[in-house]
Amino acid sequence: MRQVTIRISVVNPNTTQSMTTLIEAEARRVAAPDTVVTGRTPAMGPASIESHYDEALAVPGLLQVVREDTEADAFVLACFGDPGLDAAREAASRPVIGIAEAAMKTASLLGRSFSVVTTLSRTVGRAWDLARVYGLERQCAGVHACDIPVLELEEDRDRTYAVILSFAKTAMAQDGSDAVVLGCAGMAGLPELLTAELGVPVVDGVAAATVMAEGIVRLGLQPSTHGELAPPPPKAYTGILAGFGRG
Ligand code: 2AL
Repeated sequence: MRQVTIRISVVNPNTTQSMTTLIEAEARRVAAPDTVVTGRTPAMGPASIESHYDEALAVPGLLQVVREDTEADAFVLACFGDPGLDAAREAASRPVIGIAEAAMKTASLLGRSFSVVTTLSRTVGRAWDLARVYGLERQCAGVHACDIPVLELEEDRDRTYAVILSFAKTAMAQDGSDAVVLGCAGMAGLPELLTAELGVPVVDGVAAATVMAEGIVRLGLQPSTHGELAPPPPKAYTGILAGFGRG
C-alpha cells in the first residue's frame, strides 16, 4: 500500500526548542523530498534528559504530543533513553520509533559489534539496559560517556565533534568494535564527517529512526493492537494528570 504524502512527527522529549530545530533539520535531510517532517517540542518537561528522574518526567509531555497529533503517520521519539517508548506506542496506534532502538539495530546490520558514545556517565547504565531489552547485548561492545552535558553539545559544534571523534576512536580500540552509535539526539548531524574520518559506520538515531519510520509507513504497516500494545484500558486520572484519562 502506498501513501501519497508521508507525515513524520519528530518528537524531542525535552523542552529545548533549539534542540528540536537541530533534530528536525537532520530528519528532514534524510527524509524523502515529499515527506513532511515536523519537529515537536512538549509543553512540559525537563530542558534536557540526563537522569532517570528527567526521563520519567519527560514522559507525560511527550505522550501529550503523541495524543494530540492526529496528523502524523508515524513518530520518531528523539531521545536516546527511548523514554516512554512502549507507552507512546500504546497511545499512538501508529508506528513510533525510538532513536536508541533505531540506531542500535541499524548498527547491528552494518558491523559485527558497535560502541556507543553517550553524554554523561550517568546515562551509561540506561544505554546498556536498552541494548539488553533490544536483544543486542552481544553486539553492543561498550558504552562510553564523553561527559558533555546534553545542552552543551550545541554550544561549540567543533569542540563537540572533536571530543566525540576522540572518544569514538578510544571506544573502538578498547571494545574491538567496527561501528559506532551516537548516544544523544543532540549529536544529530555529526555522523557523515565522523564516518569519513573513522572509516566505519557511525549511526545517529534521529536519521536512522526517520528513515525507518518512513519505510514502515511506505510498507503500509501499523503497530499490532493484538495484545499488549492495544490502547490502554479507559480509566480516570487525577491531579495534574487528569487530562490523560481515557473515558
Ligand atoms: C539525551 C537525548 O537524546 N536527549 C536528551 O535530552 N538526552 N540522551 C542522553 N544520553 O543524554
